[in-house]
Order: sequence, then C-alpha cells, then structure tokens
Amino acid sequence: MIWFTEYWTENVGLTVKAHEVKRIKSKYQEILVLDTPEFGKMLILDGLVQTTERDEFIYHEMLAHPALVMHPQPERVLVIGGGDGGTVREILKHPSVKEVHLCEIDEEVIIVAEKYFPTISEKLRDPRVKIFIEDGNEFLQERKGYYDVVIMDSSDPVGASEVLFKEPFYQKVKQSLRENGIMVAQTESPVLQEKYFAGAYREIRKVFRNVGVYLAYVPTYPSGMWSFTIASDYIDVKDTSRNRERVKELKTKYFCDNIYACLFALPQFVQEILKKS
Ligand code: AG3
Repeated sequence: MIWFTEYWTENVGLTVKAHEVKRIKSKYQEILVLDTPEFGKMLILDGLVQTTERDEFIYHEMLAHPALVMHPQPERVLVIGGGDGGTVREILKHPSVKEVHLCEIDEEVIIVAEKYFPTISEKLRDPRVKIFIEDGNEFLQERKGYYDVVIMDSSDPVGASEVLFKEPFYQKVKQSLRENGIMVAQTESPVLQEKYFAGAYREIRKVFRNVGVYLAYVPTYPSGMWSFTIASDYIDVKDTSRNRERVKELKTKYFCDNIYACLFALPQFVQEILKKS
C-alpha cells in the first residue's frame, strides 16, 4: 500500500491509501490507476483525480442530465474530454438521443477506462456512440450548427485544457449548436479554485445570452463543492419548470426532481463571486 495525495493547493490536499494498479505515460499525460479501500478504483491524470468508482455517478449525472432535460428533444450530443465514458453512459439514458460524439484527445485514457473501469465505460461501444481521437478545439472548427447539446468534460484549466476555458473556444461551441442548443461545462470549485470558476463564468457569459451556474457535492474533487455552468442563446436555462416529467423517468442516484427544481439555488458567497466576475 502507498499513500497518494492530490495537492489541491500548495497547502491542502486529498490523501488516500491505495494499491497502484497501473501507471503509464501517454503522449499527453501521466495516467495512473489506483485501487483504494474507500473509493474503489481511481483514475488520475497528471496527479489530478478525474473519477472514482464510488462517487463518479454524482459528477457524471450532474454534468449530463440538467442540459439534456432542459432541451426540448436532444438527439445529437457532443462530449469533449470525458474519455472514461461516464458522461456518455448518462447521456444514453435519454431516449430521444440518436447520436453521441465523444472527442477525446488521448486514446490511452479510453483504453485504460475500458480495461479498469468497466462500469463507467460500459456504453462507449454502443452503436449510437462515435469516438474521435482529436483535439476538441480543432474538432469544433469543422462542425457548425450540428449539436443539440455540447458537454465539456475536461480536466482543470492547466496545460492542454486551458484553451477549453476561454472565449474563442466557447464561440466555437456556440457555432456548433443548432437551434435550441445548450452547452454545459464543468467549471471547478468555487471554494478552492475561485479564479478558475469565476474566469470560466466570465468567459461563457461573453458568448451566451442565458447562463446559469449550479453545484454538486463531489467528495474527491478539491473542497468537495463543484460547479457546472450551463448556457444557451435559445433557451432560458434557468427555468427549471420545463420538462420536469422527464426527470422522473431517469434511473439516477443523485440527480432527482427536487434537485432539478432547486438547481440554481446558490449559497450567498457563490452568488457574490458571480456578481463580481
Ligand atoms: N473531469 C475532471 C474534473 C476536474 C477534477 N479536478 C481535480 N481533481 N483537481 C472529470 C472527468 C470525468 N469524466
């Protein structure tokens, strides 16, 4: 057994006791798989926890379902990043979805997920799914007016992921949407990564007319309080009275009708951060 720590800041981190299962260097990053007593297997990229067997449902459900429920009839969905497949699995719970594109830059992440995380990656070979091993930023260049929902399932905005949190990228996302299109992005922790969080919100607001921020509790991400930002030019994304009946039909463990109804209930300090950003 080893002790693994993800350093959340210079002064605080998450430490778990673990067996090292696999450690490889891909073209883009170090991929580490640990087996831990509390969280099951954990996927770690360049030292940052991406997902764990025990709590992955929280993040993946909360990233995928609000946007898919708000859209009148989502058929074509794009995931950027998300090579572990958890977001794809959740998307396919929506019966109207006909086509899911997954654009992941690092093929090794998919290979590792399929080998070590079968319950997360289980839907990657579904016939409705098409996998593209490409840079998300370049991929969007060629796709205009195509998607109903675009989901950003990225890592933190450092290194290769940095461009995915900037206005020019969100412009491309916007152009890739067709009428009624909605985008949602994971946007970091308002507690420990206030700069990343506020920055993402500011950049998204420059591009989209309607923008909303919601939170979920993810135990293995920095501080546990995690944010998502949803945006659309067509749909009032803050109106959660729409399509409520569809929430009840989803088989989920975290997302539910009450959470949907109060999706945009934010703590006072988070509202303050958004106001001044
Ligand atoms: N995306 C990772 C969110 C960022 C986690 N950050 C961190 N641990 N510092 C998740 C990919 C899962 N599909």
